[in-house]
Amino acid sequence: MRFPSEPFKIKVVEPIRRTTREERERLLQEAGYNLFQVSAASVYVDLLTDSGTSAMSDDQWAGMMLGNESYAGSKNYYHFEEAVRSIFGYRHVIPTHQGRMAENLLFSTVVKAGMCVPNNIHFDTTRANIEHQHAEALDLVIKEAYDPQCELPFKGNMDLVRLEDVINRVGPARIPLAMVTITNNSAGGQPVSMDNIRRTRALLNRYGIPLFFDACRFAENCFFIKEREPGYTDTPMPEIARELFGYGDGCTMSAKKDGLVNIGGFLSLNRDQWAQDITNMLILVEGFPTYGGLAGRDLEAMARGLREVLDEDYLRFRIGQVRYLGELLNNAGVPILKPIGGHAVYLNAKEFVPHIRRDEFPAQALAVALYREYGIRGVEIGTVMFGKNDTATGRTIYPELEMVRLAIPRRVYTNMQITYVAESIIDLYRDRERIRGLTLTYEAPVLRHFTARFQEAPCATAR
Ligand code: P61
Repeated sequence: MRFPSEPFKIKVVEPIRRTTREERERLLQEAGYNLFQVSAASVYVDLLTDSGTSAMSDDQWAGMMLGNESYAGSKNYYHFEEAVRSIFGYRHVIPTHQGRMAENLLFSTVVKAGMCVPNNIHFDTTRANIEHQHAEALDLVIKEAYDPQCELPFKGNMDLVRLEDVINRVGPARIPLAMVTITNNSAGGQPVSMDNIRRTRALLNRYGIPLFFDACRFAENCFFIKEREPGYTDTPMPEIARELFGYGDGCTMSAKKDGLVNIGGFLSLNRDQWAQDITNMLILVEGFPTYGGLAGRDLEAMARGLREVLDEDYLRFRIGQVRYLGELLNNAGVPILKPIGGHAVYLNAKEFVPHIRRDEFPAQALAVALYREYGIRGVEIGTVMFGKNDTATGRTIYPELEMVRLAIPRRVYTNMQITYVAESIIDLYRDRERIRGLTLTYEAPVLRHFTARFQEAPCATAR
């Protein structure tokens, strides 16, 4: 079956409300055309993120009732530790309230000013946390990742030639660790192959550089390996995960994605000294090591979610639902990034709204139009999120890709709602010339996309 139906039935529902176009127009003005500033109650289908938006299973909810809220040594921590060790295989398991705290603890402990951390592509929080240490975050993904049309099975792969060049240029002493993000969120939720990971490990071994995974969407990456990489068709998911993590020294994790929980994360690693230093910092900023900023019930839900996410029926449906949306759009000629990724479909704004100049934020303008016309919220992954002001020249440095990401929350929307999304976007594409560009009126110094404000350009500007 090309698009498997839902391997679950719905036990609890949350009503969602349709708003009028006039209402949304007003809300957009109040929000400064920033969809992060629009209240969720005024969104019909919310595809802003797949992070923390999953529906938990009955087993996870049952686990929440078994939360033991002792300050030290809660049984839920031990369940969680056992789940993480059995899947990821690293010795130390350090809970955090979400992914960026795991990043912050790791980088503030091991990255010093002037160092550099390579990755296939750093997600924005990863980059921001490295740069916060006055170190350099380098993106070394294969160049095909930046071509939205290029269809490769593992478009998230690290470019090993560039990685070796960087090591030789910078020197291994200035590279405290390298990272691989699975799947590669910033370039389309594209997977990394086992072969590429194996080779990355071998290369880093030659220079004594540790390898960490940004493991947010590890199960989706492992499913792509099973589907696409020779030799893994009959390998059970947990075995694929064990092999993959076996090539690393540790990982950071936002369990808000493939942990199937609404809050939670962790850092897991083998190095004893790093673990000790990180634990000391954890106590300072997050909490005691057996809860790390979470309640016991959250740890229990996370322990159960991490095991559930490796269920093949679930993953087949999950990847299939994202693919279903992507194929409906692609078949109607809507420009999307290819191949269709694991957690989201990415609209290629450069082609969708070619009449909007890059300094008028085409992807942001497209995301605004999608909300205004249909009440659907996606997120800009383009110049607003990744553009930089070059302080020397005063010019904007534009990222390669200009996209609107439609991230699908896990187990939340039915295929009928996904069909509504596809039909709306196809309608919008027919009417695309009416979409107007935006000008920036406020920006914060870091992670500006959360709070930036815009005005609409008076009319569509010709290129
Ligand atoms: C997302 F607009 N991702 O994709 P935390 N690594 C990776 C992520 O995808 C990720 C984190 C680390 C989000 C949420 C989000 O500016 C934004 O648990 C590959 O969110 O701290 C998060 O994990 C960080 C959206 C985060 C954003 C930051 O939607």
